[in-house]
Amino acid sequence: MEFRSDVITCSGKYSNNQQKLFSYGTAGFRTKADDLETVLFRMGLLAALRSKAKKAHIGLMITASHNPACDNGVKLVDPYGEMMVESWEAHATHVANASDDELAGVLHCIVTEEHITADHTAQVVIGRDTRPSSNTLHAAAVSGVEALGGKVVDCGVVTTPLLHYRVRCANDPSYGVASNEGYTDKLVETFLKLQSCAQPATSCAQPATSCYCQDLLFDGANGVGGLQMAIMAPRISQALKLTIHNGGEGQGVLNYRCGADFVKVSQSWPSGVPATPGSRCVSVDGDADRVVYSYIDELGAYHLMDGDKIATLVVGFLQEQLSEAGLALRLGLVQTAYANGASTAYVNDSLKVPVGFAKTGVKHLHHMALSFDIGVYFEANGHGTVIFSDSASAAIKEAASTDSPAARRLAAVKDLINETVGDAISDLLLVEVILRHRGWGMRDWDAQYHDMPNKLVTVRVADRSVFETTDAERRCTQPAALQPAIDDLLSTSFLHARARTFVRPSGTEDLVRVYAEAATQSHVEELALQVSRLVFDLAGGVGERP
Ligand code: G16
Repeated sequence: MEFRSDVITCSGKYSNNQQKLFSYGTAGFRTKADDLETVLFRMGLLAALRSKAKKAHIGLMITASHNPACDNGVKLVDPYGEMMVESWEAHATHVANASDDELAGVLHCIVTEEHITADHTAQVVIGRDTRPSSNTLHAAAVSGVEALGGKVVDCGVVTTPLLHYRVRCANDPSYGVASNEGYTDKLVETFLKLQSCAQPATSCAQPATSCYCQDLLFDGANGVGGLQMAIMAPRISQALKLTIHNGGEGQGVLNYRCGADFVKVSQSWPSGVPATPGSRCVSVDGDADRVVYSYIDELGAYHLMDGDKIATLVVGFLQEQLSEAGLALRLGLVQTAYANGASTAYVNDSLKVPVGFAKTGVKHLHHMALSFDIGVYFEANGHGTVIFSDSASAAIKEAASTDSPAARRLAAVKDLINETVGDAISDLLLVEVILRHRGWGMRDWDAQYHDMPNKLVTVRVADRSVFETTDAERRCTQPAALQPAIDDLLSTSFLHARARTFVRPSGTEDLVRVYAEAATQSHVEELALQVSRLVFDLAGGVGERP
């Protein structure tokens, strides 16, 4: 395959004159937006090659999700809406880091290695979030696709999961209508159908805590999730009364003291949302692929309902519906090291559902979830979904054609779920369906199990690439001195504290994350501090020592 001269011409415009090395991390390339124009041009090229290789539509999403507003990023999406296969991540890193002179050669190598021929016109589905930098980066990505003679399907400003949905539908029309309206219609219609068959929502004195209540505060992180919800909320208001805050209309700073990441990490109510006892709130992140709930009880105490709480709610519901429908399908849950130990114990011991552990990043969880007939995967930070195998889908469809209400409910729930990737909006609608089906208030949901106290902190180091981990990131193998020091700490100062801790480098931010869990909050605080100091001292900490 010969490259068009446009590649050479455009690569001058998007010249790689940086010293910086880029690497395709947990969710693609993510860094300061100002450094990314050349990377976006090159990811446009790579997406076009991937499309030619697969002879299918490929997705390209411009977002840095939960990161601060000054960052941006890009991730590529494979034909069925899943994250791009890992074997192409190395290609992405080579293309992003090639000098201008090397670029054509690197592209030629990919074409040869992947047996790409010129006979398919590349089709790349592009979406972007609300960041100011996303427009310029969008133009660069479009130039990259067009430089290889590819066509762009422009979705505009959309949530990340909507982009994944669009890619899936473009390649598999049976999944839904390949338009932004198609996505909205599918979720709205399925949600209304499910809620119209459910128990009527009752009203009571402390609605959000004691019984199911249709009122829900929505925290949009000042991002694109608020824009999408503004389209959907009026259409579902007969079943769910959403009040949108931090709605992304330009009045607040993206992800700043609000949104799913802030709420999960700080374990506190988002700013910009009225904090009234008895109220409940759902927070999504900057590109609406993560979701967590919070509520304030009658005494004014704050409670977080994170991804683990959502996962356990969903697993319990699916298990019950499968049993009622008489369907013997293998249901399983996939979590990461961040999962609260109490949630894992609840699913294993009380629900008797198997739990697997994967590395952070939905691509890893998704892959492991494929081993079940119905795989639920959720990160504690609220990123997750449910995937159904072909045989499970067929069994549910067949059962739903009988008069089994549970099977029909399962079939509708499957339609409500965005199986391509974690989707905050689809997930929150699913949570509402389950809570209403059970007639549960937030306290009922919360009472399923009690979280172990936990804390997530970050440490800045000179070079986070020196960190290596194993055992689904639960143990750190490099720097070599670190894990023995952590083990020593656990076996001395925290021997009777049911303590657990681990260290891993972030794949989306330039820092190292430390997770600590223990029997009491004071143990957790102390453990997080001690481990942070070990990281700082043994792994080249920079800035102020914790
Ligand atoms: C991304 C990934 C998530 C991951 C999160 C944090 O989320 O999609 O799977 O948990 O980053 O990753 P890390 O700890 O490596 O920085 P998002 O919502 O930012 O796209």
